[in-house]
Amino acid sequence: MNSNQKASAKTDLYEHHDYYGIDELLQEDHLLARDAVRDWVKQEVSPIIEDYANRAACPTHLFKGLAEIGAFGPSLPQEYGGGGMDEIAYGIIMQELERGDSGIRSMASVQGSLVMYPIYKYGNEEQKRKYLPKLGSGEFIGCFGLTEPDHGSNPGGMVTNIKDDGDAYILNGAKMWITNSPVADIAVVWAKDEEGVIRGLIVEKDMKGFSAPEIHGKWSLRASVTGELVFEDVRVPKSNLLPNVAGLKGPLGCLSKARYGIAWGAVGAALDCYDSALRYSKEREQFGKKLGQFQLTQKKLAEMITEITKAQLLCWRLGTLANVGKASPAQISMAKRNNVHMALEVAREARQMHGGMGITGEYPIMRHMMNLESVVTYEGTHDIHLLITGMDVTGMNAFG
Ligand code: TGC
Ligand code: FAD
Repeated sequence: MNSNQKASAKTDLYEHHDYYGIDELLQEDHLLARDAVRDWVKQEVSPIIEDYANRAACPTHLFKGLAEIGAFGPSLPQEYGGGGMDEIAYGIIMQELERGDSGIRSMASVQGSLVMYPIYKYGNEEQKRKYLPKLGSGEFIGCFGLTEPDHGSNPGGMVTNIKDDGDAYILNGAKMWITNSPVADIAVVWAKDEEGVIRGLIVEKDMKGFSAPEIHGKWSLRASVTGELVFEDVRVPKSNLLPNVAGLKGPLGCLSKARYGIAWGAVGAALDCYDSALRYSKEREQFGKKLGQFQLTQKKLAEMITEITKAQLLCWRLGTLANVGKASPAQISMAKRNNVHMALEVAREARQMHGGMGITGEYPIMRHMMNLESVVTYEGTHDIHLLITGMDVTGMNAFG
């Protein structure tokens, strides 16, 4: 820790909140994973995160620590660099990371669900052996390139393309808003082949014609690094094509995995905001009373814990469905949309409850609130997830 960080380092006072006894629905290994990640966040993330967010710098040194606590692909098999745990353990780990900061959860989501998962699910044995252990140990950092400057909510319209050239493909195009791209060793990139079919490729950072410039000026996810991916006649060996998937269902399958983790993660951000607001309400006095003695404050706190509890139950049930392979993409959309919106509302209320102090880095609220403005947009916007639910219940597509 440098002297700036030491000056701004704060003790993380977070306490456990489990209003409906959901812990009783969890297994011993879930609780152990949760407590281990919570301890790690308190020690490694909370003391430095405000400083990194202030400087819009990514704490890349945490990649190794994230690997050590098993945050990369917790539910992927251990022989391929994952944690060998179930989907609830994966979710609860994301919850604890995002309790610290959405950007830290993003680091883990992208590495585990958007880079390791497609290689595991769609790659051949050679690709799995080559990349997964290094990604699982944090030796390699990965990123996921789906969104383009002109194709965000509609990734099927992408123009990034590959052309056959003997033992390689020639890749051209550009991707936008890519988490971790400037620091990544490899990128899982989605591009159309000459028949217009979407394929996945593993692009390595040193390939000629490939660059990943950083996007500056974000007011959200400031401790997470975001960039572009630019491909100018990049020669990608055919052995880097993910052979076992074709079509938009390839990237969308990865998104289901990551959106599931975000549904849990958002609960973590909400819990941190609630925790801070509750503590502040018990300490701060106005008009000769603790803020918590005012009915309006109690209404806010009661509504927060009600919505958090509903979101926790949604996650738990989704986790039990995911464990038996029955969580549908539409059910995952519902949980992602509901829980991120809930967290954003909790963060906004908590911000007000801290008065002027709520806009400072003295408390985590404003950072969570600003982060959540990205979380509500990436991995499918709030409205796109609503349309997914709408399509699921009516059978009618209102996208196009
Ligand atoms: P549509 O015709 O509905 O579907 C095409 C094929 O995909 C299948 N499918 C899915 N499969 C698995 N999981 C899902 N969630 C799936 N959703 C659809 C579908 O069954 C179909 O299969 P097949 O066999 O018939 O071909 O596709 P569409 O073009 O109409 O688009 C549907 C829409 C709008 C819902 C979809 O494109 C969408 O979800 N748009 C939002 C885009 C998005 O979420 N982008 C995220 C980019 S990555 C990111 O933000 C990372 S942030 C990471 C971080 O920092 O944490
Ligand atoms: P648009 O699609 O242009 O949407 C703009 C608005 O129009 C939204 O409100 C949307 O809901 C609405 N809209 C669009 N279509 C419809 C419709 N049919 N009906 C009604 N309303 C509609 N992408 C990656 O591939 N990899 C990453 O790692 C990644 N990381 C990201 C990190 C950050 C910090 C951010 C902000 C984004 C990231 N993204 C990433 C991109 C993200 O997934 C997209 O921003 C998101 O999918 C929305 O696309 P867009 O920004 O182009 O918005």
